[in-house]
Amino acid sequence: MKYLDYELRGDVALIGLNRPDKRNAISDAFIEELDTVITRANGEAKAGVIYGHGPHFCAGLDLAEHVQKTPFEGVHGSRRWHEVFGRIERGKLPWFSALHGAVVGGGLELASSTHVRVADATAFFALPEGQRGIYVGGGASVRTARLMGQARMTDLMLTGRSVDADTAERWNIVQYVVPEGEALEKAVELAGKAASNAEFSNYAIIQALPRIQDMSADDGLFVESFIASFAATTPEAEARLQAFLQKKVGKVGRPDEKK
Ligand code: 1HE
Repeated sequence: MKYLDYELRGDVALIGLNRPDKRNAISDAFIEELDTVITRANGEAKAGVIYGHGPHFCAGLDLAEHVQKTPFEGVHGSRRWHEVFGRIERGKLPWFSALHGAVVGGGLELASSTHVRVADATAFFALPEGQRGIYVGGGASVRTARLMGQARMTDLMLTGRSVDADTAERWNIVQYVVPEGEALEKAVELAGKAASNAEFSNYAIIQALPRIQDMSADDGLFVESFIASFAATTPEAEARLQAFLQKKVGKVGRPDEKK
């Protein structure tokens, strides 16, 4: 692979964005490599982490490539991003992203398609599409807007401003902020925890929970009952419940100290 690297560490797949000379800018070929490694991770991992090599997580769309496209090629390109990022968000595995430096444009859209985002203190977030004369095309209108809310996203896009990691946490863009250089380690640790959950529970969390948000409250509660009953009647649930009752597994811990 030219733009990414891949490693299986225990049950956790690590995808490294590895085009640091272009700040991990996402070209068409980059998207296809991402699709390939997601397939590989689905086949052998129980959770995954996406991180960036070099000084930044990701500078977004490869602007050099984009300027050469026709309008219709642009639509197909955007739809392909939706497909591939959709394989992260609504796929088989829980995904964690480890963010540092620039997390901008399509880089923020990629991070938004993961389920848990960990930023280090150097991370900054922006949607500079308005300044470039374009519009988000990798799912931000849906995913990123849902994380931070429409008003904040509108502000970011109209003003072109960046927000820091602490603001991103306050805005619900990221769930963790850690010291400089520690995001990958933290994301791998969290992914390891998710990988140890029952597979069906993880699948329900990443598949049912977002869909239920799109349903009416009544429909959501109805669907929840079926998912809950399906989960609780799996052999794995029985074994895990017994293990707790027989005091073979740990209790719920107190909250971690925030790093
Ligand atoms: C790029 C890209 C890119 C850098 N496409 N080549 N994204 C943006 O508008 C962000 C544009 N990038 C930047 O603002 C800065 O590069 C960064 C803040 C991310 C990093 O700054 P820095 O000082 O570390 O790096 P640099 O010197 O600006 O860039 C290093 C090289 O990467 C340089 O190329 P070189 O040949 O002169 O060495 C840059 O041109 C190149 N580079 N970013 C192509 N994005 C599906 S729709 C999504 C829409 C979007 O994502 S819009 C947001 C696009």
